[in-house]
Amino acid sequence: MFTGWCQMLKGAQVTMKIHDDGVFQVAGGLAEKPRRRRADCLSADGSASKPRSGDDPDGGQTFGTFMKLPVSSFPVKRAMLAGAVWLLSSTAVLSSDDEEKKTAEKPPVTADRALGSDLPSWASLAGEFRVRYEGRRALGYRQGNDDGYGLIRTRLDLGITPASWLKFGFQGQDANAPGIRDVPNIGVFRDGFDLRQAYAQIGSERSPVMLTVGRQVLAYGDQRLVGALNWTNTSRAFDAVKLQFRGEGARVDVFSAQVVQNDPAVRINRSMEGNNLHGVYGAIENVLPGSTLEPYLLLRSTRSVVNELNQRGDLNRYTMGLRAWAKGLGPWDYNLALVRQWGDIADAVIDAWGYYAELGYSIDAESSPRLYVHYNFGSGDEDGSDGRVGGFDNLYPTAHFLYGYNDLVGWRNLRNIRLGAEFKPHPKFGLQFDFHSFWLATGNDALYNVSGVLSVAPPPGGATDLKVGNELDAVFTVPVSKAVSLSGGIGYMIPGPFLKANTPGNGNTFTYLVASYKF
Ligand SMILES: [Ca+2]
Repeated sequence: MFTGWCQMLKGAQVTMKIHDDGVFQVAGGLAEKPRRRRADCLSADGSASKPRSGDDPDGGQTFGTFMKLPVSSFPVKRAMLAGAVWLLSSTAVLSSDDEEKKTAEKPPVTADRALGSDLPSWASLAGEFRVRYEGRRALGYRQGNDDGYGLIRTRLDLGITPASWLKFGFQGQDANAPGIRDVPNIGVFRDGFDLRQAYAQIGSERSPVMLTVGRQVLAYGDQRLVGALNWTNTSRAFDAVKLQFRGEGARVDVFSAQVVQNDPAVRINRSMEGNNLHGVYGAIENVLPGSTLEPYLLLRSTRSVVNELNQRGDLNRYTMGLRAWAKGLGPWDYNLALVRQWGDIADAVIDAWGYYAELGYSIDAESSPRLYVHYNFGSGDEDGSDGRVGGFDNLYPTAHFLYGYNDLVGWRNLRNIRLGAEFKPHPKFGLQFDFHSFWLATGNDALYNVSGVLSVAPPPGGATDLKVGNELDAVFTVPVSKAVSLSGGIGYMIPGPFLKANTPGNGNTFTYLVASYKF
């Protein structure tokens, strides 16, 4: 058995054990009202660049008993864990069999000692265990083509802060997908214990300049174009250099990044050389009353891509956008953006654009109901052989929550109306209902899924009826405690004329149930 413990801030302690039979136990206790210092960029929910206001993750809460995780189904590499614990603890924590005895002799720090001067205030540890079941019926709109699988993910976040202006952040992640078929994009679902983040940060969240170098999460705006994709089991990280400037009511980030390829066959995931995303992303408050304006310019460049003229060459796609949003304008909230794309792929010219507009209205009533309407547009390619690339590319988004929970539709060659309502019948029970209607922007281009991958090609000569279908979604959330949350939902795509004409035409159902535990 391998045992480690670590002391978190202000009286919290965590004990970890890996038994020989593979059972992984985590136990935590808090001496008194704690304030966990979880770094923004280590935030397990992926909302890296926008810490929620008033978020005090564990205020006054005790998480007490052991939690058992069946490690046998997702092989946590004990050496990695040992390394994490070692870094956490200023005293000895052990990883080898020889050292195991010493660990056993050394009791976990007591509550009294934890309040003492020996507490390692320069370190923080957090983590998340998430398990989800997903069921899919009529994949490819074909009756009987069903699938059901689990998604299990464990994260350990480690922060080291040697000085107020210097921080090192690490995040280990193990993602498994028991029961899933061997699909081409398996790296979305499964990846053994790997390093999701490892970065150094010079400067603090309050300083006018902050530099972050290394493997990290990038999340900008509402994550329509750059996000952490936390919904998927393996999610997304970048190898990046990011420079942030802050002033009164304004912020600018300048970054250069390569997306990390989640690959279960690779011990430590790599980012692809020459596959770059560079960007300047600004945020200015109160130019419009109560609103934030976000102008940005992004450049995606990839080497050696084949274009629609069958030429091989470099891709350079510029994306310029302007987003405006506000919450709490009386009962109203809004969020809209206009996005233009240009550039080239060898001799073909990129000429694409997109926009979205969201409007919400909150009703001052017992169950806090909010009604909203969204409209999304992403251009398609009118002619697949004219050397003008018209399809909009939504780059690296967190798109799952936007274009239907079934993930069958993405922000490309799309017109989409969404009508929704959310409310809380009980403080610990939230409900959300959505209706989506989807059309192609042009019948000469395909339907693309949430990942931007071609899903249903148009017929020769183009589709005459652009209506793809309608989707109904229902989702519930139960925030059991600050640490534990449950949610689930069901989505049903009702095929419209385009799907009926170009697929087997059966309705597609997606169901899921997820529980997460943050520690
Ligand atoms: Ca074209």
